[in-house]
Amino acid sequence: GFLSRKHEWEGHERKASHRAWEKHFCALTSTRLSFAKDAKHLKSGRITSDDLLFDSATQVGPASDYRKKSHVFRLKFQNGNEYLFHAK
Ligand code: I3P
Repeated sequence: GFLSRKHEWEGHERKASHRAWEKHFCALTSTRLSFAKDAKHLKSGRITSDDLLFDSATQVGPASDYRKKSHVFRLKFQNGNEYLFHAK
């Protein structure tokens, strides 16, 4: 389904340079999260950004410290990358 995504950190102690909220059609397949404009684009492989791959070190949880929107969760990767996701 559709989620808005914000890139917060692109490395340990390195803030992401592109920080705007962007709407993506997201698909979770096992440990892979893929992004496209819509379901049709995703099906034909027209992705809007690189897939995110989870492993056992990937952390996910409610972003209760982010107060500008409700229903926001955060994905935190071992390499320092962090993303916020906002669901309607
Ligand atoms: C960002 C955009 C984001 C904002 C971010 C800005 O600017 O306004 O919505 O995050 O603030 O840098 P731009 O569109 O020019 O990339 P919030 O919505 O969370 O405030 P930030 O740098 O303080 O994260």
